[in-house]
Amino acid sequence: MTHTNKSMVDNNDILNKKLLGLKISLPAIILADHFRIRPDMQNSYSEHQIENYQKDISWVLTFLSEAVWAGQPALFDEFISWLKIFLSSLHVPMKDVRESLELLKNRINDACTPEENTMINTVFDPALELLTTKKEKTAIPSIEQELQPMARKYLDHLLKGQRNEAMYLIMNTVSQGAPIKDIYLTVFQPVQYEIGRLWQTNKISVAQEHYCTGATQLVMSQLYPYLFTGEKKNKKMVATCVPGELHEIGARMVTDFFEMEGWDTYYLGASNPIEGVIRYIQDIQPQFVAISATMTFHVSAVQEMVHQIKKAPGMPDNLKIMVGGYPFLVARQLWKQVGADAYATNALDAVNLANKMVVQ
Ligand code: B12
Repeated sequence: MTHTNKSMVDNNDILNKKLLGLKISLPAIILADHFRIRPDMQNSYSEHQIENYQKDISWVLTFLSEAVWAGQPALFDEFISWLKIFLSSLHVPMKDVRESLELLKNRINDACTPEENTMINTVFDPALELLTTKKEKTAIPSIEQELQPMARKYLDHLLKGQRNEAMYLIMNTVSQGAPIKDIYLTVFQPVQYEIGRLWQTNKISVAQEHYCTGATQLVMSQLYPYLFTGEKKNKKMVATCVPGELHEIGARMVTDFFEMEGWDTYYLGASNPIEGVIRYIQDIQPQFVAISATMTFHVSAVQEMVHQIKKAPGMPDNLKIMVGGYPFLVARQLWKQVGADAYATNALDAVNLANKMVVQ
């Protein structure tokens, strides 16, 4: 994908499929390899640990294949840094993780051609290096963030299961004139990131994360009437997540900022099939499309969506496509690689840039 040559792009697609195909056989093989060199592990591992070990190998292959496809080692560095924190909080020794990844690399190298291995190891080796040092390379806050007092209070309510109090806190602040954009960017977004960090470091459960996220979505819905304050601009935008992508709050926040700036917005939510998005654009005829991805293994899906939209019949003249979300924060030039017209780091920058790009 870093290469513009078409046959190289096809080669990357083939290698991507090959690596994903290894998810069927390799998890069990790596586990057996590891137990062979470490009988102590074999004796101490529970059924549950065995299951998780194999799932983790499968995840590694998912993230690896996409980073190799994109020719972006940064995406895999990010994942390995994340994995390090995640597994440390579950008390998995880093020595075991390193051994396991080295065994995986050897098995992958056995299954691939020398040319393929050059591409794979360019991505794999720097990430393995991160496991041997204390360094981490991550765009996600991995230490407790300095939350603004309001955000801290809001988070505390959510963690105590006090959804009503959290809601009143926000509604009162807004009724006293606090700008919605500030609430979004200094409360909801950092609180969501902090919730992610608490889950990653095993301090809250998946259930607690779901409760907090659901509560924030509810509060955002209560704020809906406050969005329609701006003068209408006679501009339309459609926002969507790529197929498989379940993180939808970022795309929704971006959409709400456009609405507050007087755009007519059409928010399609999580995991949309590409054909449906195209049909929707054909009907609505927007000037702008915002595509969101959070998981770094969804970059190829973003590229596919951008590509399909651009070549579909009946698209509006001068349609602009902006992409955003976590992978594009990790690899800052990736938006160009996927064929988008623009990228922005957050909802505010997104609408400011779109206002400049689409002039009526
Ligand atoms: C809530 C949540 C979920 C919910 C999502 C529910 C929902 N309705 O959205 C659920 C439970 C579904 C979920 C699932 C998973 N999650 Co999750 N999740 C989160 C969490 C805690 C918050 C996400 C969020 O709401 N962010 C708030 C929004 C406002 O921020 P944002 O998305 O970054 O958006 C801003 C910018 O990025 C940008 N932007 C976003 N999109 C776009 C688009 C355009 C065009 C533009 C210009 C800008 C832009 O603007 C936005 C507003 O300013 C994050 C933590 C985090 N750091 O994000 C983890 C997190 C993303 N999840 C994570 C993981 C691991 C998973 C799972 C793999 C867990 C699992 N084992 O199943 C799955 C994967 C699901 C999938 N296939 O998509 C990890 C990812 C780690 C990694 N290395 O990739 C994170 C980082 C948690 C962590 N710290 O470990 N998750």
